[in-house]
Amino acid sequence: MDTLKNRVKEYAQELGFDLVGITSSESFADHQAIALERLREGLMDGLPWYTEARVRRGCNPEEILPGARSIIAVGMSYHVPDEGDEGPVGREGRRESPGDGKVARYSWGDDYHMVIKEKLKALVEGLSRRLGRPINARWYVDDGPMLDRAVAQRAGIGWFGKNTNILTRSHGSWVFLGQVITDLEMEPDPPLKKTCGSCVSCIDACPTGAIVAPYVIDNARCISHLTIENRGPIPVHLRPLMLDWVFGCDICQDVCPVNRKAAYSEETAFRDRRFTSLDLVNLLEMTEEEFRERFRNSPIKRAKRMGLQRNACVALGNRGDSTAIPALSSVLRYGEPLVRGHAAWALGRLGGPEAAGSLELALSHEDDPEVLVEIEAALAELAHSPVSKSPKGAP
Ligand code: B12
Ligand code: SF4
Ligand code: SF4
Repeated sequence: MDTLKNRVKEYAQELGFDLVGITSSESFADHQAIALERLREGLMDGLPWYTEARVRRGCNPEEILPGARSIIAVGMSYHVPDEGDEGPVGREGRRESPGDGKVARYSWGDDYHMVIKEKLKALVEGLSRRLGRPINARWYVDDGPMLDRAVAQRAGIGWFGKNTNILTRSHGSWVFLGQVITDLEMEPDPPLKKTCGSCVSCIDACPTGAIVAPYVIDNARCISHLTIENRGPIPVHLRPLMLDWVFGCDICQDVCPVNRKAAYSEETAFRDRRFTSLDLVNLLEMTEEEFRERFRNSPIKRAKRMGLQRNACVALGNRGDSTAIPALSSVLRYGEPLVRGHAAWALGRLGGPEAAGSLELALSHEDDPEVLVEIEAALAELAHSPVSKSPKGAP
């Protein structure tokens, strides 16, 4: 019986971690080979900071912390009741208003980086106090070079799903993953022996075909990447497939049978929800100051105001709601070039004389070559559309 390991686990649970496992500090050679291959095949394209050097460092914990002996892997649920699960959720319900776009669950509450990072720091400091000696440690949650999922899998927290997320017995895949590399000597936990079996629900459900094979995501096709990490235009052919997701995407997790009975999070920072969905027109009208104030403690700030407005245009174009035409026409005139281009696309999708009028007017005063291409494409779409008098998708 490894009493040190038990004490570490008990303390981590006291601090609010739902899942704790221990693995060795040996290298993750097999995952390193896979990640490097993904990079070379272009499947991580669009993430300039995701480099070979980062992968090599992250897969060799003893390079990050000389003298490392073990890794404490943690998981923390962000699963909170959805509309209907526990009665109506009022203003913050994911689909409450027809003018709202969807927000991925992981960003409904406070920024997990801050919440979990603080707990990991408390874990290391508390353990040092309890053991009566300073612990040498490095800790990460999503913000370091380590492959968080590979660590969690080897520490027995969960298993890889075909959508590449780590699935856990108790909390499904709705868990954030983090780890502490330490100089503490502890017996590793065995990995779980579970698999997806013959299920392929997530692969079938992904609207952009981003799960190109079991356990393989093409980053450049994933709505999560397109709406959060991507700083440029969204490829035109993918826009209609993105539905009304305005920040992240949960489809491959929503359909996963393992998530049906996932326990809820006890963490108030995640339970006190704020952003289960966002009013799309409101996003278009938001100033930089309003953006900063509203999303200060939220993971949503990562998309930046311009990114969110770009995403809102795509979602409005896909929703087919012609009441958004005045707001789209306004950003087509006064927005940033990236947003103007996507507003033009959305107006082309919505159609009708008002949208066509805004596009014609914009054509006469626009001087950004990329926006001009978008406006011309939108006008061409309208000219060829047999239903140019009624918005697309409208009943
Ligand atoms: C880059 C990144 C992204 C990118 C790229 C995704 C990707 N391909 O990894 C984008 C922006 C698309 C993204 C999206 C999301 N992300 Co993200 N992301 C990361 C990040 C920073 C790095 C991931 C990485 O290194 N990928 C490299 C590739 C090679 O790894 P992989 O896809 O997991 O592939 C492994 C498996 O395929 C496995 N494998 C390969 N072949 C086989 C075969 C078999 C049989 C088996 C069993 C396994 C297996 O080995 C590979 C290497 O380990 C991590 C944080 C971190 N530092 O680890 C968070 C992280 C993975 N993301 C996370 C989350 C929550 C998300 C989203 C759910 C957010 C959302 N709702 O919008 C989506 C999910 C999309 C999806 N289906 O994966 C969580 C995942 C938590 C969990 N339970 O798994 C992480 C761990 C952050 C955290 N610390 O909590 N993400
Ligand atoms: S997050 Fe959405 S787009 Fe990305 S793989 Fe899952 S279902 Fe596909
Ligand atoms: S939906 Fe099915 S295949 Fe996909 S991760 Fe869940 S169990 Fe695995």
